[in-house]
Amino acid sequence: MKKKWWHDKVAYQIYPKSFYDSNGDGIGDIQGIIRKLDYLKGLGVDILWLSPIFCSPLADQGYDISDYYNIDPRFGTMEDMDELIAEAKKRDMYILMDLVVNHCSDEHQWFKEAIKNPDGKYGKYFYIRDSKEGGKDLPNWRSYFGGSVWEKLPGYEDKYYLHVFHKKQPDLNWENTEVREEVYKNINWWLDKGLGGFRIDAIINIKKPEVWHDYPADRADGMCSIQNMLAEAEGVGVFLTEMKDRTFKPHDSFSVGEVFDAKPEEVLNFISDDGYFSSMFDFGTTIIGRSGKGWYDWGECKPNQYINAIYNSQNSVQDTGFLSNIIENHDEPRGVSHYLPEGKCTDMGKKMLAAITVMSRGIPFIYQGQEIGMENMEFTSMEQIDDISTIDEYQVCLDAGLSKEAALKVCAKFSRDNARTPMQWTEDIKTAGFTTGKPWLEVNQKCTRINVEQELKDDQSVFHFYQELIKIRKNPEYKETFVYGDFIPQTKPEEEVMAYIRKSEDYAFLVVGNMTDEEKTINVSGEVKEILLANDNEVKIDGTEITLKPFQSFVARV
Ligand code: TEU
Ligand code: CA
Repeated sequence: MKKKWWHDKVAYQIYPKSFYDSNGDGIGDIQGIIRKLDYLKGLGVDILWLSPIFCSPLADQGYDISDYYNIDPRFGTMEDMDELIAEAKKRDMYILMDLVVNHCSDEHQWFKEAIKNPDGKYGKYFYIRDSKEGGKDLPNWRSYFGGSVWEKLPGYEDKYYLHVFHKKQPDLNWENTEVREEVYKNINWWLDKGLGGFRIDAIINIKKPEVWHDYPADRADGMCSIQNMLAEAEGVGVFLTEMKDRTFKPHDSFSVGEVFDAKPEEVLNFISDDGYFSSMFDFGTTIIGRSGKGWYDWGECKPNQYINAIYNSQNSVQDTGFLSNIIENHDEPRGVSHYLPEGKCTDMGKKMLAAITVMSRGIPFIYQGQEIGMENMEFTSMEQIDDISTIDEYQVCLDAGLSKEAALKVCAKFSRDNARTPMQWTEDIKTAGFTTGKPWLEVNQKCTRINVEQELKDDQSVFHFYQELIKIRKNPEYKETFVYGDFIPQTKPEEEVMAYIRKSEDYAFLVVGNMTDEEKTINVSGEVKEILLANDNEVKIDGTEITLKPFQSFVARV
C-alpha cells in the first residue's frame, strides 16, 4: 500500500451544535470548538470531523444545506472558520467538513429557482416528475425518514420532487453535469482554504437506476424500502472517480465515505490505493439486529455477532485499504449503552470497547463524549426529543400497535438524540458546563457522574484510558505495527472474547477484550512479554492460556 499522511492519524467527530457554546445562546459554535482544541490535542486526536455548520434551516440538523459557501450564523462566521483552521494547523491538527451533496435544502437558491421554473436550468438540478394522479403513479418508495419520497412541488398541482430523506432535503440530480461541476467547485473552494478533507454523507444514494418502478410493498403503507431502488442502481463509481480526480486527489486531501449498502463486489474500489475515498466507515457492528420494519423490530447485538462483524470487516480490507473504525456517531445511540449488556455499562466495559476498537487496523474515529464514556439519555417523554428520524420511528411504533409507553421505550433506546445531547464538561445538572444559557437540547442527567472535569482529575478514568491507548498507538517504536501491521484473530466469535494480534516484522501486539460479564479462558498464539495497558492489572496468564475477568481487556507485547 502507498503510505498516506492520514494512515497514522486518530480522528474525532464533533457535533458542533452540542459540543461547546461560547456565547450563551444554548447552541454550540465554532468559537466553542476553538476553545476546546487543547483538550482534544491532549486526548491525542489529529483529525476533527465537524458535522455540518453551513447555512441551513436545520430541519435535519444541518444535513439540509441552503448555502454551501457560508457558515450558519448560529455556528459563527467565516472568520471563525478560518480561525479554527489556522488554530488547528498550529497544533498539527486537520479539519474535515461534512459533504452533503445527495441533496440540498429546499431553501437553497437552486431549489427556489426550480420552483419558479421547473423546466428551466435549475429544474434539471433536481428530480421533478409530473403526476396526474396525486403522486400515486410515481414509484412507491418510502423515504428514510418515513412517508413517500415524493412531495408536491410548491405551487403546482401535478408536479412532484424526489427526496429520499426528509421533504426539506430534495435530491440533487447527479446525472446533470452542471450539478456535478457545482459540487466539485465547492469542494475545491473549501480545500483551497486549508481543510484537511471531507466526510462524505449518504453517498450511495447519489446514483439512481436507469428505470424507475414500484417494488412490492413491505409495510401496510403500501410503500417499499429505498434499498430496493439502490440495489438496482449501477455505476456510482463513475461519479465517485470523477469527484476524486477533480477534487481530493489533486489536493492530497483525506476523504471518508459514509457508505451503506455498497455492492459487495464494489467495496474494494472504494478504499483501495486508488479508491474513490481515502477511507470509509465500518458500519459492520451498527447494522446488527436491524430490521426493515422499524426500530420496534430491532434486536440486540450479541458479543459473538459484534466480534464476527469486526473480524469480517478487518479481514476484508487487510492489505487493500483503511477502514475508519467507530463505536458510535451522531446517528447512533451511545455505543456503551448499545453494545454492553443491560445494567453492565461500567468503566470496565467502556474501556474494553475502547481498546478493541482503537487498536484495530484502520483509522479510529472517536465521537464526542465517547472518550468520557457518555451513555444513553433516560428519555421519559417524546417532548425531550428533537430528531426527525426518532419522531418518525415513534409513529411507526404506534402504527404497528405499540402503546405510547412501549413506543417511547423503543425510541429512547435507538434515538439519534442519545448522541446529540450536549457534551458533558462539568457536573452542572442544568447545563453540563456546555453553555451559560439554556441548552438547545436537554442535558443528560448522568453528567453528575460522567463529565470531563472529573475525568481529567482521575487517572483511572475512561478519558485517561483512551489517552493511553492513543499514546501506545502513536509510540514511534510501535506505530508502524499498529498502523500497517496485520490483524490476526485469535478467537472464534462464539468464545465471546475479542482477541487479535497486530503484527509486523518488528513487533507483535495482542489486544483482548472479554465482551461478557463472565470469566472466560482463551488460547492465543503468542506469549505475553509485557502488558502495556489493562483495564484491570490482575491478568491471569499461563503460557498462551489467558483467563479474563468479566469485561477485562488489555494490550500486550507478545
Ligand atoms: O445518514 C445517512 C443515513 O443513511 C442514516 O441517516 C440512517 O438512515 C439513519 O441513521 C437511520 O437512523 C446521513 C447523516 O449521517 C444523517 O445524520 C443525515 O440525517 C442523513 O445522512 C441525511 O443527510
Ligand atoms: Ca453559541
